[in-house]
Amino acid sequence: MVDRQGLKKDLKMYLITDSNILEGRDFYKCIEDGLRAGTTMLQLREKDIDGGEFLEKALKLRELTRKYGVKFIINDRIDIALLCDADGVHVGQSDIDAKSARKLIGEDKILGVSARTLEEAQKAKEDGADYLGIGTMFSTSTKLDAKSVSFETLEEIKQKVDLPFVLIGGINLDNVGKLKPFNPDGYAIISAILKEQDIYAEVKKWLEVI
Ligand code: TZP
Ligand code: MG
Repeated sequence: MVDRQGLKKDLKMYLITDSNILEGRDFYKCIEDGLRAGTTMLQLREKDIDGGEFLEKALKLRELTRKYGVKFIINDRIDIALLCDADGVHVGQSDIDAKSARKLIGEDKILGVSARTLEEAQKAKEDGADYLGIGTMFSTSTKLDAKSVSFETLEEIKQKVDLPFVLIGGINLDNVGKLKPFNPDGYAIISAILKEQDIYAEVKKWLEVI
């Protein structure tokens, strides 16, 4: 079983990769800068690479996350999560469903599920999710097909679904204050951190603010 209290702490500063945003900067150096600064959870999410390269990246990040004692999650690719012995997987609503994902990964790995509605969140819980990624909260150019979640829906999910959750989508240091009243377990961030030249300094800033 996944340790719920430990998981809540790990979700706090949840960095998600997207090498497109790094614009040619060294992938591993950038991610290691983020880990060194105190990122609490890392998700490898790469939409435009083949399985071979995905696995290579996963194995290297598995080593790096172990070095810094950071939990490591793979987006979507359950096969790769198992091959690299990641701590868990994250699935979206159009990926392999949560119940099937749980069947494959077993009880000891973390299962994260994206949810935009109360129904999706309730189903995720029934199907064995350990945490929810709720969003997108603000408009974002990182995931163009993402639909926004209203604050009303967010509050309803929080009240009715007893699962740790992170907020995601278009969150930056200027708007994160609007989300604080919902007291999420953490924030899942791509561009607001990875677009910065000094990723180490940026993660440090986030840790002070959140
Ligand atoms: N799921 C919903 S929005 C999103 C994902 C993966 C992208 C978040 O990226 P950013 O750059 O932090 O808005
Ligand atoms: Mg997905």
